[in-house]
Amino acid sequence: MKHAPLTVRAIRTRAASVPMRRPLGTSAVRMTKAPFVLVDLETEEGVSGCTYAFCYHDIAVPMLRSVIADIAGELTGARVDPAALRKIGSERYRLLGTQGVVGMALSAIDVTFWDSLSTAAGQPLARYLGSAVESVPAYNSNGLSITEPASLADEALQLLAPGFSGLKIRLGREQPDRDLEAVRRVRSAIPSKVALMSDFNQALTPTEAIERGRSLDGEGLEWIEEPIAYDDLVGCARIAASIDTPVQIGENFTSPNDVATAAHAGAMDVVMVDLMRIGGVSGWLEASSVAADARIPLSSHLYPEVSAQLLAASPTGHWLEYVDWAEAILDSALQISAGSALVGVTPGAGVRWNEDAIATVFID
Ligand code: SMN
Ligand code: MG
Repeated sequence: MKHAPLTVRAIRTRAASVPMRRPLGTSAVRMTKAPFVLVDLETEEGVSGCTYAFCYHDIAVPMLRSVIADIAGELTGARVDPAALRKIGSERYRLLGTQGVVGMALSAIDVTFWDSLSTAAGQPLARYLGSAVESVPAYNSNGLSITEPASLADEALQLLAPGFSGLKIRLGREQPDRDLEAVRRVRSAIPSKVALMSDFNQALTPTEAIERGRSLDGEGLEWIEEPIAYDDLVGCARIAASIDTPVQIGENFTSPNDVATAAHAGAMDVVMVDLMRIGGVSGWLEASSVAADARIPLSSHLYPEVSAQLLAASPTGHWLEYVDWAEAILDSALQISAGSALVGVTPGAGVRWNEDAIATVFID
């Protein structure tokens, strides 16, 4: 792909902590605020690029900023070239490794690069990548936490109201019956055509997952996500072979190679990737061609604004995970209509700041 000639002038970061409208209670952690690093690329030519990275833990915010500052020094004056960035990153951190926070830093910079390049070309990212797809099916992942099952039916209806065609419920209560009750309360409250995803966040052992998965078969779940440790591919393959409900993994994959290895192991029926773990736009594109070769439907994890653009450009694009965590600091929200997210039509990768709003959640 021939990119516009842009030159890195500076890459800056800011920290922001954005209250979540609905706290998120998973089997692993309960969150009430989203710790973000906001990343801005400035070029000599005047075109800019930006993205945000969700840090899970406050401690990861200074870590991520420090890795981005380290590599930004090396990139100043360089061409905005995602392929060159990957080479520089993998050489610079060869001994340290490019997983975890280092991988997030490289992913975030990669997204700012693609944002500036598509902006310079005057095209939304999906179109820049050759896609004409206008909308992608979207599920609302903002709630249905691990909480009292009786409260979930009302919440499910509220979450569907903006026009989503799916929802995700968090599972992994100690008592399997309570999970079953939660699923039944939601499933019976929502129309049968609405997809209901479920997510265990790695809470189970393979044996538990087979038992609990079988008891959930027939409850109308679209998928069971991360039932066990994400990297136990042998265990995931056993589960996928033992239950009827599709097994979904991938949000913790840190390279497109992980998608290939998991596909080869038969570890999942459907796969999802996380923009900031898989290697940004460049990593996503590779992962998406691996998923397409394996004929596995590919969904997104978080980052709905950019992921909508990328799902539109993915041959086996499946579901967009919608969370509203960054919405408060963006100048426009992703539009949801008739069950799908509309792929943004303004130039760039999909994120533009609302600076006034950032001022209210800015930390450093
Ligand atoms: C999730 C994402 C982000 C924070 C906590 C939990 C979850 C998901 O695994 O897939 O939405
Ligand atoms: Mg998940």
